[in-house]
Amino acid sequence: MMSKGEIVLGCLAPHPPHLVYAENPPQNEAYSEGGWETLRWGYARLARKLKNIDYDAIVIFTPHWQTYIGTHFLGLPEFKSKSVDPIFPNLFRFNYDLKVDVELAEKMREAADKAGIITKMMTNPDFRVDYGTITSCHLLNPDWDKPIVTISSNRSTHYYSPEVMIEQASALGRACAKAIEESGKRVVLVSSHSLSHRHFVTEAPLPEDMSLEHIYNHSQYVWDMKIIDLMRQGKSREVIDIMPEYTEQTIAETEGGGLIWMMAAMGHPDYSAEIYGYQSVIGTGNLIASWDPNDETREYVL
Ligand code: 2X7
Ligand code: FE2
Repeated sequence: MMSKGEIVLGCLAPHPPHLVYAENPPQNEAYSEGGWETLRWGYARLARKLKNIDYDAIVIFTPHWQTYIGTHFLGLPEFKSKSVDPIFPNLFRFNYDLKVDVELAEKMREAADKAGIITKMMTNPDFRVDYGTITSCHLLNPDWDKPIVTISSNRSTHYYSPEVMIEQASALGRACAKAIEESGKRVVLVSSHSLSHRHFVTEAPLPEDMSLEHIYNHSQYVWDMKIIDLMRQGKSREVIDIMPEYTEQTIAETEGGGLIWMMAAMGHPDYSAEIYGYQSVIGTGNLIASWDPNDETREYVL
């Protein structure tokens, strides 16, 4: 009999396109002089940990693929195009060619459907994959040598309420976990988003001028530190409990449901999150963290 599949790591992976811009990978057309090293070096450290983990696929939830009717899954084996950030086309014009684990995507869709969630496979070959998926995946695995599955963010916070979103994203997380178990695969989950999300509305003449980068205001910083402290203490249920108020006060990107989905899929971990870095990007708060279910490999990073 096939052995049970499992979630081998969960990552909170913010996706400001600035981070890819700052790296100057050959896939991106823009050129930079660097910037945001605290986040980029944190990502590099987490990418090294991932290289030492045996896994089959990355499943990523992104708030920049917004669907109003149900939850959608990438459903073709390959997507190839240029992703241009709609707000920062000066920073991000990325030529991607990515592989999808369609079998796993279909299994997750079926399990979600059985749980009463409206679902759809994305099978349009011209569909352009969002920059959230590309930025988080590139920084976690610059070699792009693992297939991915992107899950869209259903807009239930706006259509209904934060409470309904929490219910739905949690049900989706539980369904994905079940599908992963049945698949026999070893999977890395990624919740792609920033924390606090108030941002400056004008850009510095040189975007990577770090003398101008700072958190939007002190209140955002205090809220972000509160969330990070709870994560360090392994209090993932408390993080979810304060999420509606946190999201409202900081217009956080947690609004899309990624973290809630991931925490539910991982059974609401009661162990410490690994912290890899926190830094502002155009005023927003960004944390890189991971949850390692394996007691033997879990680390105290920062
Ligand atoms: O999507 C983003 C983000 N989440 C944070 C900062 C800047 C740009 O884009
Ligand atoms: Fe974003």
